[in-house]
Amino acid sequence: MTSPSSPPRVPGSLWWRLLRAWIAAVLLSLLGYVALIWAGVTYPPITLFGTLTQWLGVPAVFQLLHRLLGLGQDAKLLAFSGVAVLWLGGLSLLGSLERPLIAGLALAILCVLGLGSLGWLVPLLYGLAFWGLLAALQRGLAPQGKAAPARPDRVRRTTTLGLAAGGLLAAGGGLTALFRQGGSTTAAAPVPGEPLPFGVTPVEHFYYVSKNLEAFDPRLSADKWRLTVGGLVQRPRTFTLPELAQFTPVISQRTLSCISNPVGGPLISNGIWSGFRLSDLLRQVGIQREARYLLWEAADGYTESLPLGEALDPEVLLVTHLNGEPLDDKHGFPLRVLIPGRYGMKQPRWITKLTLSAEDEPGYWAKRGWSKTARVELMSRIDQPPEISPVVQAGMATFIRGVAFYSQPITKVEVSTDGEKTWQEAELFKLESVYAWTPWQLAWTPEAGSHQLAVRAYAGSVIQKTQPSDALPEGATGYHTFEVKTS
Ligand SMILES: Nc1nc2c(c(=O)[nH]1)N[C@H]1C(S)=C(S)[C@@H](COP(=O)(O)O)O[C@H]1N2
Ligand SMILES: [Mo]
Repeated sequence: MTSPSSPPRVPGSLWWRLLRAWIAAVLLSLLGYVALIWAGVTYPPITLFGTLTQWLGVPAVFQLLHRLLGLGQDAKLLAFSGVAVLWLGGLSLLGSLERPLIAGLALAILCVLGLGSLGWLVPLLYGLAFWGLLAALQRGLAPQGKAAPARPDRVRRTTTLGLAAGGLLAAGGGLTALFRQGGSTTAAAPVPGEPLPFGVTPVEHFYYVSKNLEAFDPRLSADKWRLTVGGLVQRPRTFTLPELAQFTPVISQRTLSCISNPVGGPLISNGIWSGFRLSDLLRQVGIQREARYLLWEAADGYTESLPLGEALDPEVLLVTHLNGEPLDDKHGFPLRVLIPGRYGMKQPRWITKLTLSAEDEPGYWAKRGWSKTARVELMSRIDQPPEISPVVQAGMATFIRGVAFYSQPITKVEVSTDGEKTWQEAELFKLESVYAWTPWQLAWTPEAGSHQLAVRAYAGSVIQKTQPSDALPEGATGYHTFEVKTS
C-alpha cells in the first residue's frame, strides 16, 4: 500500500530508466554545446578528450590506432567519437540511478574530481541541468500506474522510444558533422605578390629568437641537408629535402610565441605554414613498441623532446614554408617543427635528426631551468595606441586594438580605460584557424587627461591570470597595462 502523498512509483524497469537517462544525456549534450557556442561555457566532453589524450598518451594506444587506421585526422576524430560514446554512455548509466538528484550530484562530483580544469561552476551547472532534465523526463514520461492515468502508458512508452531514437539520430548526426568538417589544419596558401590575409605577420616582421648569435645560426644547403630518423623505429632512414614531398601537404595558420616574451612584448607572430604531418613520417618508418619519447636534434646543437603520444597528434607538423615562401635561414630552413599550444622553445628549427627513445631527454632550455612542457599561457596585448608613444587626441574617435592568444579559442576580450575600475567588451575578429591569435578592437573617444589602459582575455571558462609573473620558467602572466595621455 502506498500513501497518497508519496510520488507515484516509477514502475519503469531499469530498461525504461536507461532510455530516459539516454534522452537526458543527449539533451544535456545539446544544451552544453549551445552554451559553448553562444556563451563560451567549457564543454566537458572536450575537456575529457584533453584529459584522456594526456593520460592515454601512451604509445600503445596510438600505435594500435595507427595500425588500424593510419594516423591522419581520422584517428583524432575517432578518438573523439570514443570520448563521445564514453560521455553519453556514462551519463546514461548515471542517469539511470533511481533518484535524479543523486544522479545530478554524482555528475557534478565526477566532473570536479575527474576533470580538474573545469573548476566548480561548470560541474555545478551540469549537475543542476542533468537533475532537472531527469526529473522532468521522469515526471513526463514515467508510466504512472494507478495514480492519475492522464495518458495511457502506451503513449508514454511510445514517446520515450521515439525520443530515444531521436537522440540516437542527433548523436549520430553530430558525430557525422564532426567527421565531415575534418581537421582544423586547412588554410588557403597565400598568393605570392598579393597582400597577406588580415592578422598574418609578414616574414620580415616575424619575431626572431635564437640561442645562437644570429651570425652563427645554421645556414643549411638544400642539397647537403638530410633528416636522419632512427632509434626505436622499425626502418631507420634518412630523407633528402625532395623526398619529403611524398607526404600529404598540409597548410595551417598558426601563432608562435616565445616563452620569454614579457607581457605586452613583441615576441609573438602569426604565420601561414606549409609542410606535412609528423605522424605520416613516423608511420612510414614504423614505431617500435618500447618507444616512449621523440627526441629532436637541430643543426645548431639545439635539442628538445616530446612524449610520443603527443608527437603522434595529427596537428603536429614539420614545415618547410612560411607565408607561401620556403623558410628563410633565420626561421629554420629547410625544416622546423610546429606543435599547437606550446611556446617556441618546444619547436626546434633547422632539424636534422629525430630519434625515438624509451627514455626522455630534457631539451636545451629545459636543462637550463625553463618549463619542460612549455604550454602557452592565455595572453592579450594592446597594440594601438602603441605603448612606446602613448599619446591620443582628446575628443577624437579612435580605436584601441590588439591581439589575444591561447591554445583554445578566445571567447571574450575586455578593455579598461580607467585603471581596471570598469571593463568594456571588445569586438573580436576570428581568423580562419583556431591556432591563430584573435585580433580585437574597441571604439574609444578619450577625454582630455591621462588614462590607464588595460586588457584581459577569456577562453571559455579559462580567464587570463591577473597575477603578474616573470617569463621564467613557465611564461609571463598578468595584464598588459600602460598610461596614455591626450594631446
Ligand atoms: N634549432 C633551434 N631551434 C629553435 C631555437 C634555437 O635556438 N635553435 N629557439 C627556439 C625558440 S626559444 C623560439 S621562441 C623559436 C623562435 O622561432 P622564430 O625565431 O622563427 O620566431 O624557435 C625555437 N627553435
Ligand atoms: Mo623562445
